Amino acid sequence: HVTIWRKDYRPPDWLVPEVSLDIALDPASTRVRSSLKVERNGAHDRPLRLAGDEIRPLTVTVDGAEARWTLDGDTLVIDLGGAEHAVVETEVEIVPQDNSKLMGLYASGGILCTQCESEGFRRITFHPDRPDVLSVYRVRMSANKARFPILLANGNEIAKGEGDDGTHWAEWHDPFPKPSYLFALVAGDLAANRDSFTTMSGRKVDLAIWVRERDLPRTGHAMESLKAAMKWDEKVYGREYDLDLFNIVAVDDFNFGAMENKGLNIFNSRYVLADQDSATDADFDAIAGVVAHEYFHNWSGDRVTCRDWFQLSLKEGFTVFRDQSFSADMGSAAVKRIEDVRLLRAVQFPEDSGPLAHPVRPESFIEIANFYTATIYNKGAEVIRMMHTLMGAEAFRRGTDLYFERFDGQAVTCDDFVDAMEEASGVDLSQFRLWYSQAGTPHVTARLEHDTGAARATLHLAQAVPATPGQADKQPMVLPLRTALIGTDSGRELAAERVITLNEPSMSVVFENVDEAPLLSINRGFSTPAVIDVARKSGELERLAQTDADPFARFEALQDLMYRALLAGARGETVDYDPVVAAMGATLRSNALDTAFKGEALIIPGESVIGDRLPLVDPQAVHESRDALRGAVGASLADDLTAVQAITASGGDLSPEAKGTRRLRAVALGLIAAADPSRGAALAKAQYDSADNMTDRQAALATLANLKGPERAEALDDFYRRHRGDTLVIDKWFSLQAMAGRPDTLDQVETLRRHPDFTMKNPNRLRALAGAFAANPWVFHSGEGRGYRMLADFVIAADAINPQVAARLVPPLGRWRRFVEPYAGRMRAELERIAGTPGLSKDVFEQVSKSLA
Ligand code: BAL
Ligand code: ZN
Repeated sequence: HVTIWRKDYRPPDWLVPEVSLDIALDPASTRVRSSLKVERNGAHDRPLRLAGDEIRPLTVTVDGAEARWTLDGDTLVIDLGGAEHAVVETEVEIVPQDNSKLMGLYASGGILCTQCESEGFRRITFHPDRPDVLSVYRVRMSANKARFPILLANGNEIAKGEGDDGTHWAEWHDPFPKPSYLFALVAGDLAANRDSFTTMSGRKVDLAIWVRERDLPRTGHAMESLKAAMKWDEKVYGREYDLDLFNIVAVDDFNFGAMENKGLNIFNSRYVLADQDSATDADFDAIAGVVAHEYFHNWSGDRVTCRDWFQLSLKEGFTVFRDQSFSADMGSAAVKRIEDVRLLRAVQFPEDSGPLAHPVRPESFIEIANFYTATIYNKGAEVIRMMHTLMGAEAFRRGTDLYFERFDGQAVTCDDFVDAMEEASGVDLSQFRLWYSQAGTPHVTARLEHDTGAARATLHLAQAVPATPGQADKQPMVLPLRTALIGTDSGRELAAERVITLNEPSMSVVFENVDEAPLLSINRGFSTPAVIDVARKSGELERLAQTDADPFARFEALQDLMYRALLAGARGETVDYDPVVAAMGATLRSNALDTAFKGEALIIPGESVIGDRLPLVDPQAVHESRDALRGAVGASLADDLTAVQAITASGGDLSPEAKGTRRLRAVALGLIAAADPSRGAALAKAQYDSADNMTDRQAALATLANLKGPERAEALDDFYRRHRGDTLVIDKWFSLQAMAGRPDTLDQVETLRRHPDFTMKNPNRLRALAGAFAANPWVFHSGEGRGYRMLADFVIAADAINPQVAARLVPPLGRWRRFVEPYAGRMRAELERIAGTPGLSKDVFEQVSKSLA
């Protein structure tokens, strides 16, 4: 398998200003005739090389005459002699119904659809298939009219008609030059939820969300989210939609969450379909976020795209930052920030400290599909957020305006983006660029000294960036730390919040007129994606948890109190639960804090993130420590928890307050059950039976799924019967059982794997079972290596069907170095077993070989 290097980038030898496709669609045999107008790019004598993947040319012509061509592996090499330009036509046959990789053109539940990012277009036709080759597309599709009454592609429909033998055809034209990864088509028996949006310049855009007829009632939230996103992007970024039509199509089988194809977004149905009875609050929020994300890509991705795949974060990091800001503006900003940081710590931090660590702009890859990672997306978004923090909102907007104006219609780099931000803001970002090239989560130590006599406080800061694969030595980074000082006794602000930029290995900052013992409130809002280790006196965290005016910092103080107890327990020390219980109780009873915040702040960290803070992990010890804390909190705060568990919010109410009420109920129910399982079971069963929404019902079922007793089976059976055939909800049924903290969960996963509703062909279903139990640490690490063996079996079996999705299951095993023996050796053995499997895809090969290196 070949490694591709960023340093080897070379502009394309041939450009393709126009692509014309004629596609006779049929699930069993689709003919693709392609006509490419190609132009030599610069002075060279190299032939035209067109990428292919699992396709063979039936015919190849150049300017209408038979061409001289060869195949170099899957690449079609055509000798164009001395011609400066030519029309190159090819014809291939593909079989969408056999395409289980879900890349290129494939069938999903009777719908034909495409997924081309990153390199799927070459599975449809021969083409350079690289993001810096931009073309205007004209697409003619024909298909059986009864089976595929709706035919969609990018841009606008310009003609349609009837063909022979019950076929019909449509021709689409997209006036915006685009890279091949943004090509899309859909054919199917679909119904539309139609609406419209009038842009800021007064243009009417037709909107449609295409689904199976029976799913139409579940499309309202996605449509409202789309219109809100269109309006928000005009207001916040000055970006207006550019076509007269915007289509979204939902399909059940999809590798990603969704895809931003120009004018024709294709979505995993889980990010479109929702109603009160089938979707949780988290699902509703995810739909709004993903709909917005894909829509925002129209500018940050489509109009301005990536020069090469090493620049992926150019569009993904920026677009995640945009969708995070949108969601913050639409709901509770504090809760949104906490959720985003929780995700970053749960997924990106471990990635950044493990064998798959890579910079936000990677230097090399074997398979680009492996780089749709939390580092590219979520750390990439944090990098953009830091620029926003360093330059302020206005300068940031000047920078993005300049970026969009300067690079519209081009394929550019992360450096181009930073150049524009730097130029528009006047802020020097030369050292800041290390965020793109250095992997690893920076570690900051902070110590505050107070000289009472001089009324002066001195903050001592130091940073270190740990070594990561291929990067032994690191340079100091630019770390913007939003910081304030608070009076320990009075709770007043002793030093107003300011951004302290730590850009040296160490530095000290002096605060004058600090006439009271100060508390350090640092990295407010998580302004830097780093691990911050603060030397604290006893009692400081308790005070911060009650007084910090920054909701994120307050959340952090509460979390740090929990971690203190959790880590002591995991190390086998005697634990004093009183400070945590007192702080959680005060939070629960506070009249000053809103319900949405309380619901987030009272979540006890999961076993995996607790392990991340230990030098080496003993999963059993972590599990017992967490259980003990949950039990102690549940017992000590039983009355307060019972009180909030009894408060309900109407299922149709999606306000932050109502969502917070439901979140708090769920957290309370879990803690009550941890202390008193039989009381927990009774309350959970009652909550399950009376629920008027999926959030409450799922939370009750999750609690029951952990417990013994007849209520468990009763509720799980009821849930299955109630939602049978409802794919997205049955995914929940699978994952709730796989997430259960029970000694027999591995047995249940084995049983569920043989369930008639289980299939590895559907990525959501595979993740709902295999992804879920591997994210359930105590279970995954149980059974003397049985959990590892089961995951490896899933990886090997899935790899033969869909390598991209299989490769994403590897990281839990790849963390083997973080565990004590005998866990580590057993995990490694399963990685070796995967590595030794004949015919491994390059996707899985890359993940496994890097994990073993
Ligand atoms: N571009 C792949 C899916 C997404 O990030 O929107
Ligand atoms: Zn994206």
